[in-house]
Amino acid sequence: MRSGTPALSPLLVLGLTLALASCGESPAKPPPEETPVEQPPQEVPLEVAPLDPDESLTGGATTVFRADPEAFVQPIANLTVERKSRFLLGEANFEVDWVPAPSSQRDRDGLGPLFHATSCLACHVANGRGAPVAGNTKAPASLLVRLSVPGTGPHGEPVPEPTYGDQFQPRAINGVPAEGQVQVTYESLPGLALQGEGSVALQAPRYALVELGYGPLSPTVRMSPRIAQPMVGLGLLAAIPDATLLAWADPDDRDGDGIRGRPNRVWSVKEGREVLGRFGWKANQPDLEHQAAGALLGDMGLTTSLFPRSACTAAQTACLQGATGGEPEVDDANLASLSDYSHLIAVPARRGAEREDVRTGKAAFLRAGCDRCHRPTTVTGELPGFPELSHQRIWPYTDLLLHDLGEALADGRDDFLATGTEWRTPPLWGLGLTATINGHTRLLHDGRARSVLEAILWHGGEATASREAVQRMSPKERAALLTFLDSL
Ligand code: HEC
Ligand code: HEC
Ligand SMILES: [Ca+2]
Ligand SMILES: [Ca+2]
Ligand SMILES: [Ca+2]
Repeated sequence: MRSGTPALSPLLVLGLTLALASCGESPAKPPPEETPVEQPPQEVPLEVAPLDPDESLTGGATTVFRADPEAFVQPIANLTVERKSRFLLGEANFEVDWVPAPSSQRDRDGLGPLFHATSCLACHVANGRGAPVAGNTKAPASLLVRLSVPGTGPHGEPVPEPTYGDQFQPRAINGVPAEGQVQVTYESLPGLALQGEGSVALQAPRYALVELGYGPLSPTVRMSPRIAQPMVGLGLLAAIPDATLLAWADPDDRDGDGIRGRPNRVWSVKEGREVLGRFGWKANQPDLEHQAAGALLGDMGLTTSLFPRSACTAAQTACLQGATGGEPEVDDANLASLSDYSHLIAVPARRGAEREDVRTGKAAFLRAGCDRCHRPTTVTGELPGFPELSHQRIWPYTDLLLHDLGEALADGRDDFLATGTEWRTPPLWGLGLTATINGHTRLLHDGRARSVLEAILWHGGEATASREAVQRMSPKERAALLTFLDSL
């Protein structure tokens, strides 16, 4: 059926019939001769959205049909055998533990002196999302903290905190003091009302950097705690043309729907110019190669040709004197393999898209205006070097644009053009597999939400009307919305 004739399946026909019926223009039965004396209160039937024949194919021809704990570690389905080695080499580099220099493992040394984790996989567990760890812990948690002080650097980037730099590293090699520990505590907020279902109390995180290894932080320091993001479908996001993002943007809200959306503009070291930002919670990275090089440096203390200088600040003398594992520590071939791997990880297919309750939830998603930011579908352009990712109809549920989501979610830290209240709309594909892949359901940029419903209830700013629509839904419609989101 997948590539055959687009014949209408019985389920689709049913969907269309139901959709028509819900418009109130269905061929009505003849009115009854006389009104019955007693009639139970009529429940207004919920709208059931029609099924798009393509919508289960989340990543077009790249889609894999997996829903098990390994669903996020698969190469795209249309990768030829000859090109699979690019995926496998990158996968090995993504999983390997780096060690301090000097070591007999020459191609694996150079970790630190300051670092956060010893491998990419340590944070991107099973290629899924991280979860915060409450309390003061030395465990390598997948929550990292970006740091800066007010102002912008020569290329519009945030200005690093003078002593601790642009990222807080909780670990260090022997003989070098670590920067400290991140303490997370949660405070219960007053409940938010849900029509017909009482209320939900969200938990607000409070962060403190403790056991500081290099003295006090600047009094003007800005902190942005962020959790590791899922690794699926990223090559397809890279392949969405700039023109598509620009067409979705509405910075001055010309159409008056209360939704703005604008692209971040960030510095490409490789191209030596400003380009659109796409990756990271604030669209603060231009592409997957920069993202990998940034992670190698900031998270593991590994230099590359893109970022050849170590992440130590002038105040961190022991760090500056630490041994290096080559110049650069990760060569261009290995950096390219990590970028290739990040492009070639498949996104799994939808589950149960044709079900009536799921399509009821889809109608609710559209009615609440979630699709104004979480754009359901688009077509990729031509991505040089990746014919498999080019010209695919995909279902990422994102516009990759920055939106103001309100003060409650704000980190108060600018990141290129992104202000302290703005975040990039995260893709929702793969959302329903979170528990299967990672054994938790923590969501949002710092993992504060404990469930999908909590994530929705944190929406403010431009998304206030959407959140209120969900609060006003009947319990049945709200349940359908969550069932739809679980099918993504
Ligand atoms: C310390 C934990 C940690 C490690 C180690 C780590 N990451 Fe990440 N990763 C994150 C966080 C946190 C983000 C979000 C960053 C941001 O918003 O600035 C992220 C974001 C990403 C993204 C962007 C995803 C998206 O949807 O935009 C990619 C790609 C990525 N990481 C790849 C890698 C690679 C490749 C490595 C190893 C070289 C790596 N990461 C190592 C925590 C980590
Ligand atoms: C104005 C744009 C906008 C609208 C409208 C909107 N969202 Fe979001 N959504 C975002 C942004 C931006 C984030 C990331 C916020 C953060 O991490 O702090 C987000 C995060 C989420 C997340 C968590 C994703 C993750 O990876 O952690 C879910 C789930 C979600 N939205 C669902 C919805 C639903 C359902 C609706 C409709 C009721 C909706 N959103 C409406 C912009 C929007
Ligand atoms: Ca190093
Ligand atoms: Ca640092
Ligand atoms: Ca608008």
